[in-house]
Amino acid sequence: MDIQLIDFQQHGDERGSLVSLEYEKNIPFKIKRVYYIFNTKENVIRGYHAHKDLKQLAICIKGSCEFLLDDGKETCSIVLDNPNKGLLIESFMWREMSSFSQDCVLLVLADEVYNEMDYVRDYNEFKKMVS
Ligand code: T46
Repeated sequence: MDIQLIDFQQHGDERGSLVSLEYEKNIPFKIKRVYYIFNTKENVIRGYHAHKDLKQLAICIKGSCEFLLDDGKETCSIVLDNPNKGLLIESFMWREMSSFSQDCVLLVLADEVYNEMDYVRDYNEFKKMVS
């Protein structure tokens, strides 16, 4: 499975660092929603779902966490630990997030507003939908 990582240019000087996220420059969709996950407890696993339409980009802007992606045929794990890299998550991709560091802040950009109807939360249903 191809993991789609986007590299962001870091603008740095003696004052610190800055990364800009901009539609069509380094974000391949119009951003309609932003959320962030933080204060995660040790050993929790989040996610356990896929989306029917939603496209997202996940950036670990502080600390680290692990993504398990599953397209129904293959699985792939990736550690996000760099604020200069974004993980593109297309629709019909099962995801589980784990190994959150205590300081982890996971920022997610989405191309749609929140819609519970877009979630596939049953793994067997997901497997049926992608086969
Ligand atoms: C995803 C992964 C990476 C909202 O009210 N609005 C929102 O925009 C979101 C994302 C969540 N919520 C509510 C729904 C739940 O009551 O926040 C609560 C926690 O959401 P959830 O259990 O879906 O969180 P995760 O970490 O399992 O999944 C989230 C996103 O929901 C999902 O789209 O791809 O992060």
